[in-house]
Amino acid sequence: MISQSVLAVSKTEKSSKKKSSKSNSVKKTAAKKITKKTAAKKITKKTAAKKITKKTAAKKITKKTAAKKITKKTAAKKITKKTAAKKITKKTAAKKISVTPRTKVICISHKEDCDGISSAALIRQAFGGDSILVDYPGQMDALNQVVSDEKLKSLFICDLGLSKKTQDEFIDILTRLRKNKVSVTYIDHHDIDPTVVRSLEKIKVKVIHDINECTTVQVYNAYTSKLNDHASFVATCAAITDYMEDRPIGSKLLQIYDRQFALISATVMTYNIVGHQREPDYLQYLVEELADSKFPHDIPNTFEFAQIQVEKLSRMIAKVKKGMKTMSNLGHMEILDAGASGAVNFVMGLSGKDVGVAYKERIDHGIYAVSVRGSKNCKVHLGKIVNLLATSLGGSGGGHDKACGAVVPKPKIKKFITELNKKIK
Ligand SMILES: [Mn+2]
Repeated sequence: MISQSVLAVSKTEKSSKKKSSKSNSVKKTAAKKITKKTAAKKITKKTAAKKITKKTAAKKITKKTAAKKITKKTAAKKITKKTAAKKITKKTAAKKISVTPRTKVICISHKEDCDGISSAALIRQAFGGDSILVDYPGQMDALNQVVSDEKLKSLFICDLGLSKKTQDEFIDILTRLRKNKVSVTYIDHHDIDPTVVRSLEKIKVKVIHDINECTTVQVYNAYTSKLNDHASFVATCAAITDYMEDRPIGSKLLQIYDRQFALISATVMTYNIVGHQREPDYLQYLVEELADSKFPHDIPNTFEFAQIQVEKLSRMIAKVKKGMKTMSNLGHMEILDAGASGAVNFVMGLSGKDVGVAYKERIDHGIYAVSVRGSKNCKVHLGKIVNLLATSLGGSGGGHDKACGAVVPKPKIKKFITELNKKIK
């Protein structure tokens, strides 16, 4: 699924509330399977451990005298070395105060879709380290968190587009990181202000940016030599879910695999990601499994979970048919009990218009989370229009030409829709 600005919010709500007893039972069996596996491993390990102790016991008997001699010798040596050792520890202690050794690798990536999760997985396979998975609004919090990490050595930021609202702060934080000699790589495909790229290159941030390939494909392309063969499949699935499997590199990758096999894998992966937005541990687990070259069908219960998601979506079709409204250039609908981004494709498709808008109120925040989609016939760049329009109404937003999102203050939602309708003629 193409990333939608700022819509974490709505997706997330959808996923957690509706998790029925069905999904709970599915999870339980998954947990059981895992414990069984580990139990089996433990048994084999125990016997291995026993064997080792037996062997060493046998050796000890024969070697006892030899061992004693050695310990005497080393005891004598130790005395002379002790003072030397102390001096060394004092030196390093003094150093620690001024310079902490930087060893950590962190990847901040987009948590809402297959492209973000897969980018984090390939960075993990190539460079190790940990992932911080965020939505668009959470991106700045994550950056502010890592900027004070004295152990951070290199930072990757993946699949997280910038908007007019965030780009200045983004440059500020990255400038601080570069002053601390942290290596920073920004990999993305969202539309970006060219001045931002120039500013990032000035402070020697490595920018890998191509609006024509999804982020994971770009990660794959940049670090192929550090990745295994399976990484091309992870990148293929990401390209499919971002509607970018027809691009130069994306299409070559898809050719490696059977199309139907890749499609079902990408789709199941997407449903599992979208349906687990409120379970950060599960999303981390997916990153680890993909980094570990697992196919989606090898991850327990992913297909069963996808079945639950498609059932929810089929109910959504019925609701959109009932509740959707149309204007001259777009179809729109307020969504009450699910995420806006899960409904927006149906709103566009069933309205017969080239643009669909779905919006969901976030009651605690006094805003609407808005999701916008364009059909193939839509000739305007929706991401750019929505960015300007939402900003002018005191909100924020942006994204791709045919898929984007916004946050709009509650009293301005009607104006947002009527203005958008005017601007997309
Ligand atoms: Mn993406």
